[in-house]
Amino acid sequence: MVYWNPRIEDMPVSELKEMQLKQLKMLVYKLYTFSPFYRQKMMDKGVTPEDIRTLADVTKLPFMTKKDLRDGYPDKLFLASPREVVRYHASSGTTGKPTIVGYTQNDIQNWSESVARGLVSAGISTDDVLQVSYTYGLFSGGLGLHYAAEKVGAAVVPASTGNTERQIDLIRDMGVTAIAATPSYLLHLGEVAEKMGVSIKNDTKLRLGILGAEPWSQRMRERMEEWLGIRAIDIYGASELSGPLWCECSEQKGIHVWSDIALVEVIDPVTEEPVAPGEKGELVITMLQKEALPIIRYRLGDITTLHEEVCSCGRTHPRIGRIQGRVDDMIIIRGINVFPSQVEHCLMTNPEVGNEFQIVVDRKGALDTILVRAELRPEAFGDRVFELDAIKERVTHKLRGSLNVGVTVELVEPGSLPRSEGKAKRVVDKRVF
Ligand code: DLL
Repeated sequence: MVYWNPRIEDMPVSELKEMQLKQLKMLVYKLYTFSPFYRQKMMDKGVTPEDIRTLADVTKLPFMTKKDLRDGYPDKLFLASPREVVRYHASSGTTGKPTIVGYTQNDIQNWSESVARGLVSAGISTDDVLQVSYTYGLFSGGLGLHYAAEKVGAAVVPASTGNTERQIDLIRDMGVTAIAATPSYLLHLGEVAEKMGVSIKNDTKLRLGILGAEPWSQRMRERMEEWLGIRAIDIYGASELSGPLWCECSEQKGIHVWSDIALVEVIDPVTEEPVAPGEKGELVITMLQKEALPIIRYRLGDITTLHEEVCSCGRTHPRIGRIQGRVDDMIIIRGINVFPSQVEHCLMTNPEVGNEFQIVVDRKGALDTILVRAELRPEAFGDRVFELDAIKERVTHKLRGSLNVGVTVELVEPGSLPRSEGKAKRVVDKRVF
């Protein structure tokens, strides 16, 4: 097994926890002493640095949400002085102002260290050519992967997003072996390649995808692996935490969250209590080393599971399962929670259905309606009308069974739904609240 940082990656769990506790105590002391924002939050909750005696005491600390960062726009929560800040990124603000994240030199180092460990665990080495097809710029994906891949010594093709035909030429001509992109962009790239007469599987050396920044399902992974001839690795992160940070190892059994970098909790979003290991809940992260923008108990709104057993790759750090949706992306249809990932998973079990879909939520009178538009595969599209009706009926039946809610299905022509270069927008909610 190849490790990037063997001293840390297979450290005994007890030693890791000891190290975490020291880091947590130092962090809380530092923030209580120097950060007016955190000091106030801790005082509101009646907690002082002396209250942190064990790792479980992290639950005594106050939560932090995106709202805190928005209210602190642009840099009220920064602890480093402007002279110490060496870079800024901003999160894709869907509502109102974006949130700005600052980095010191150490922050950049720790960030690329974290991703470098992940890339090596996924099988990237100096022999690889990695095309970074995440956007470069204020979005953290492009530069996050770029710095880490260079650290590992892979050759980077900084393609960013857009100009898909040129991206395909680059993959073929530069002998690209791995690509980092959103899963939806890789799907788009695969389709464009086919139109150009290029088979990613047969005509290129691509063998690994480092895919994340948006939800995707296990079924989608299986399809991409089969269709494109790659191993598809899940990578997770958020700009507030730094950017892309953690990914699966080649065992593909969950995303390794490095204990020296973060303390991970999974809580019940309603009771705010920790859920049992392996149970679904909301991800909460404390960043143990971040300097410019410290993060304590940040509620990401992402739904996942926590697994603390040592991975079969030998790494001792905890893992989180595939992100199963967002607390706030959850669509509530007549009181029933529906996650886009659930719809995707169900659609992908139908061989006639293509890879693109859209969920349109509307309201007729007092009743919420949900329409799922799914593209057919080109082979299925040519079928006779009665065959299409039968497919539609089957898909509708499966979706209703899986979501427990009435769904209308519309099967649409291949290539007719909007494609994305960044994060896919699968849900169109037309309801007025
Ligand atoms: O998306 C950072 C990133 C870049 C991650 C490249 C992975 C690869 P934000 O734009 O701040 O940062 O969005 C963060 O995206 O809270 C999740 O809801 C979602 N997300 C990120 N990775 C995954 C994933 C980047 N692997 C938000 N699966 C997070 C599902 C993901 N959702």
